[in-house]
Amino acid sequence: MKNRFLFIFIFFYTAGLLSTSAQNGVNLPDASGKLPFLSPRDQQAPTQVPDPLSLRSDQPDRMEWWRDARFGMFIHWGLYAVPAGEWKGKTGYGEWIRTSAEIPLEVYDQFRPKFNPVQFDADAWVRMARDAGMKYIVITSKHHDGFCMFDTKLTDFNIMSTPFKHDPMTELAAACKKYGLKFCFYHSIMDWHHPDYLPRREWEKDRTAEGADFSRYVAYMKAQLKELLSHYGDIGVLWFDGEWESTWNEKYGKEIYNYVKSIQPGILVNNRVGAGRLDMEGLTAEGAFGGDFGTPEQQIPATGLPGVDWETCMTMNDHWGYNSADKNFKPAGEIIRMLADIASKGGNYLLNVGPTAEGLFPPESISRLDAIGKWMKVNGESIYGTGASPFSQLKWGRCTKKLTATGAILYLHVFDWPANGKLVLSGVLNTPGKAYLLADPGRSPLTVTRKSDALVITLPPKAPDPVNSVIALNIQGKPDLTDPPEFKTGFDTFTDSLFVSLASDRDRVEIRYNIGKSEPAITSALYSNPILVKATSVISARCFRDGKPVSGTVSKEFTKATPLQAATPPPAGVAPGLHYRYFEGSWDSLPDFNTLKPAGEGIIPDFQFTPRTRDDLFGFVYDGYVMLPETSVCIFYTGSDDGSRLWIDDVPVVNNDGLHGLTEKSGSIALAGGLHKIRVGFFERTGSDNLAVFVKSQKMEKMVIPKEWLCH
Ligand code: FHN
Repeated sequence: MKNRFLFIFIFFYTAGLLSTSAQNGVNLPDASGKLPFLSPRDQQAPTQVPDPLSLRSDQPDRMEWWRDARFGMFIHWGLYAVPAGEWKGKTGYGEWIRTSAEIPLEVYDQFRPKFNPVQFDADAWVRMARDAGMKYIVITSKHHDGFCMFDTKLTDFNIMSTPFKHDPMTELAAACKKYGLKFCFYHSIMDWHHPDYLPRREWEKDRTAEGADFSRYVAYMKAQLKELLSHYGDIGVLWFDGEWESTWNEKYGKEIYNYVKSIQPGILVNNRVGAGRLDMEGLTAEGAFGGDFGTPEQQIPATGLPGVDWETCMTMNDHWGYNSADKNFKPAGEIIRMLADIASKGGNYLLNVGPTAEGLFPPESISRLDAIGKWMKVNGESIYGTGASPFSQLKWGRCTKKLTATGAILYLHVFDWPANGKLVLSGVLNTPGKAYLLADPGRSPLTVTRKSDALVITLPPKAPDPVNSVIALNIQGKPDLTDPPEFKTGFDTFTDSLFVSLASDRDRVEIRYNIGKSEPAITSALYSNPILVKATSVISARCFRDGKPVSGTVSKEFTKATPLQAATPPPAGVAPGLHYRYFEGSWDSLPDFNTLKPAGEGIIPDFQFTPRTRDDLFGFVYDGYVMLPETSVCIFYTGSDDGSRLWIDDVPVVNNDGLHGLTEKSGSIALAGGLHKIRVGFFERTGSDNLAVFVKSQKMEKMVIPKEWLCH
């Protein structure tokens, strides 16, 4: 392989396509085909990529510090801090400014001589993270703009070529070691600077891709990863990003994962090293390679994800990189509750700070870190080393848990302090041990009584913390906790009648239910088959064992809806297919297409993207009828990248708008059998593009709307 590798470079070199002189400040391989600072072994692309999962055999051990940590600091710091979000009078930019504002390379390079963070103080940064209760720091070694915030020999587009002239990563690594935090790197796969990275930005018409060699870019990436994993001590996590473009794939991902592990076997790597991330939801597609953990972004999964390691990353305001105009910072209380919510679902929270070009944390970030730290100082044990809540939902707050030698500690995060001073925890059959407020230094015991399946904790009149007061409740023996039954019916509205299904995952329980809001008793109806409702009804259900209630009660209303009447077919009758209008333009969300001139229109069989003349920056509007075989409540879905919306009979049903990767949204509407107007709007900005439209009814499983149902 090495000889082949050598041959390729000699061929390109003699063909004049390569030179040892730096192209755009990037050191390309020399005539011998050697990349500087890469050992011969590292120069070799692996002959075959071992399955990285085999490298995860020590998974539980390597992940332990990370799972215990629960809380880390994300830092987006780079050349983009110089413009601070502003360009030519617009102030909405962040770390994407070079491409969002379409700044040519040579113009963007003018920020380099202005980048001199003389107020940078690694010790102060790391102390703020530590004092906020954070256990690790993930900082951008290189973001998408390609500027390297570390002393790399592979390109001069780095911090050493600024007036700052020294390597902040060295100081941060030392400070993390000093204060006991894990030091981690964010490293972007996408690189808008390196001549070998493809694709080019679609607006960079004058920046030729001639001679670009993506495999050479991967070698450059490996050489830089070697520097990062060799010069800064033990690295906790390599947090990849920018993996979504067509040039990256799972094979590269596995190769890089293996390579990184070969240098630091104990390091963790997120799922963005691969190519299977499900967009901002951040988890890994079934069967795809997902590194060591999933990465939801700016969102928290709706429920816990048993057996899945995941970390939500989030900004404090609306930008990752520093934006001087963005004062929309989340209140500290909201952040504290999100930390509890995430931990209660078994996840980690990576909270971002975007430092200024002077090397300072924004004051708004500092004040929030300080407030979070005060809360963590009192309540940190309810976050660190905890596992997910055993309860699916708690009306008053969240729960995290720790198993103990004699049972478990349930940490009850009370957001809404009960006015009557009684905190009810349903479905707990264990004998309660001591309960106390973490805010009480004396840990004086709170009174705990039993009421049927519930434990009732008597609380002081005033919550010690207005945002989140934590009670530690010891329970004895193996936790015997039961959630209320779950409604398994996919509909909560119906047109004629509805069968309501109930289920529980607990052993040896029976479900009893009432029609109405009253709490079921042992004398209530025993659930054995789906319940038929023909009018708007509330059903309340509860789990019982050996004649006694073992869970709380769940209630849900099922509403009878009047279906929208079918349309009268046009006098000329209908013909197969939809009328489409094709538009070209650049949008962040669906425009009002009625105000725009279409670049094409006609009839097509269904929601296709043809005909069109470009892969990016286009939109479609589809109009016509959908012929529904019967009266029912229908759930419509759109799965799209980027945004889409769906209307039925001019009623908005699905809103899946916005700039996003493949995402599915749905909405329901009651419809009589027959013709109903349907309209779908779609736009694609750049990158991959998808649109699929589905329907599900009470009698029909979810399916793509058949062409045969579409007409105009
Ligand atoms: O494009 C990046 C963005 O700039 C930022 O780094 C976030 C943080 O996870 N990741 C990408 C957007 O998903």
